Amino acid sequence: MPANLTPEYKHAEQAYRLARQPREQLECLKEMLRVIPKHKGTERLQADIKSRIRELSHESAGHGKAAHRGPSHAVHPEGAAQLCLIGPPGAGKSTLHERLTGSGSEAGPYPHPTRLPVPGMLPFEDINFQLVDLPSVSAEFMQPGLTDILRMADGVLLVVDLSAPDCTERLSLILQRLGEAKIHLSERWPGHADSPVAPAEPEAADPFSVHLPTLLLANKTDLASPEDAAVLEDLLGVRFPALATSATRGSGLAEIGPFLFSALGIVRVYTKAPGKPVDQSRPFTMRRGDIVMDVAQRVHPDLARTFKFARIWGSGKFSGQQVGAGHLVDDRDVVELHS
Ligand SMILES: Nc1nc2c(ncn2[C@@H]2O[C@H](COP(=O)(O)OP(=O)(O)OP(=O)(O)O)[C@@H](O)[C@H]2O)c(=O)[nH]1
Ligand SMILES: [Mg+2]
Repeated sequence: MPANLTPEYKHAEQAYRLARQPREQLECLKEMLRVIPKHKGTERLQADIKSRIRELSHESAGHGKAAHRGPSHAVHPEGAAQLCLIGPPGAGKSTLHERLTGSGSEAGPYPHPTRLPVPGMLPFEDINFQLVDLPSVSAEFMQPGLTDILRMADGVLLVVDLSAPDCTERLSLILQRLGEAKIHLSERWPGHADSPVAPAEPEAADPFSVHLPTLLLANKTDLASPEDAAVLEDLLGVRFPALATSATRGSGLAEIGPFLFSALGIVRVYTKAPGKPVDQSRPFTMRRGDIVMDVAQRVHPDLARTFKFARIWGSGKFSGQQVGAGHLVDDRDVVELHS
């Protein structure tokens, strides 16, 4: 990463990192290219920016490379977070997806390779996580559009077939392939206190590399022994948080929702209008570290602009306590916004 980047460039890059929509990303990339200091030290970065601009312009125009690249990055995010299922062929991704979401994702007693991303919802208490079933990654092939989908995700469920003799090789191959596309599967989850969100790796400085919190699902434990999961991780040299599952028998599946809830640092906030009862039907799913102003922003940008104070039931010192915009929200808080 070139050292002498200007504050102006860094500002543009930060805007790109925060952009979620392809069109917005494209604007940010153009701005990055406009303001980047043009010298030898930034040539690689300039080339990366240009190629990302090319990819995104082709996709938004709906033609060229993207048209026959397979699925584009369009899996509309829903629910508290979007998690992608990836793994080698036949590991059990679709069977898991079907069991967890009732999606009807192509799964059956015979191998039935998934070709297109399939979204589905995993319910947990009064919220849902979106799980996206994806085509497999193998030595022979990885769908080019896959990385676009992963870039937009909040995390990954990495599914392996524990009973496959070559499961370690298959797994390290996937990590390598994704790494080439600057997608780094990470063992750090934002909600786990001992795992700092800001990655310490050098790639962190690269605006095109993403770090995705990853949960390893060591599947087909009915055919293997759960201890194989530990062996697997030792061989890999990576210590992802892991759960032993059997998609066909259903074991281990009930632990996935609770894991995601805590590992993503989800905080549910219920809102109420002044003088009205609490809306218990649908909480706003915030993240640990979010404040009252973030809630206002989520409810409506106008509300955030005209915000005066809030009353809070739950994490406040007493029920209905008046708090300011900077008050940290906690799980199950009830917030009444005044503007
Ligand atoms: N015994 C056993 N079989 C499983 C388990 N999970 C999946 N299978 C079987 O493994 C085969 C492949 O399962 P899929 O769910 O299609 O695997 P996939 O990862 O989606 O495969 P691709 O889409 O080709 O990548 C099917 O025959 C499933 O019935 C499991 O936990 N135990
Ligand atoms: Mg499948």
